[in-house]
Amino acid sequence: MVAAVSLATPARADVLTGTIVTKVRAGVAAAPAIVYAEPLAGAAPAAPPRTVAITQKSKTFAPRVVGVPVGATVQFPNDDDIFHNVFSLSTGQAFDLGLYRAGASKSRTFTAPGVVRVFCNIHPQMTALVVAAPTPWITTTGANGAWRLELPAGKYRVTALSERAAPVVSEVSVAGAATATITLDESAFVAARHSNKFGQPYPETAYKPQH
Ligand SMILES: [Cu+2]
Repeated sequence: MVAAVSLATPARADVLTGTIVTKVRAGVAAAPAIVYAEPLAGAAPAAPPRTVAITQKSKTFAPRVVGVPVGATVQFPNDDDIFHNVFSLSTGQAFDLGLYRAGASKSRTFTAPGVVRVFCNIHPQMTALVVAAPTPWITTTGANGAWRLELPAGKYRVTALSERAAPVVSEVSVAGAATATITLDESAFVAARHSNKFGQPYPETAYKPQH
């Protein structure tokens, strides 16, 4: 019998790296994806308080896609010289930060897990996605769909999703360095206009380029 572990083995970091492969329509770049891991046995430990920012700049949200542990706060600073009105109507996650000026910032704390689509009530082209998950191990994909999570060894349920692709769940065992490839399918995604904060269509003028 051969000993599998040597006492001389240095402490190792357990890390799960992976790739999101996205099925897209011809000529379309894949949307950034969010990946999070939940332990199969028991609940994930509470995440330390975390604050991240989604900036409003040039009538876009940057970053456009953010994954946070439940309990995290997202700040929404307005770095434009015009007013914006950040809101969401997502089920169980609705909020309205109201209209606020250049240089001001408001925030939202996400106290429940969910997929939150964030918009501006003035500029319909402004869209962002916040995913709050009940785990500290959550990240977004980088170039070419690559992602990385540092977590304790164990078995995990790994969930991946994007603005345009339904969630895909897979189970992964992590001991040392593990890898996972997850395939998302956004080929059925159809871009559609969304409602303003009142659940009504935006005025047609909101879609004019100079607005
Ligand atoms: Cu706006």
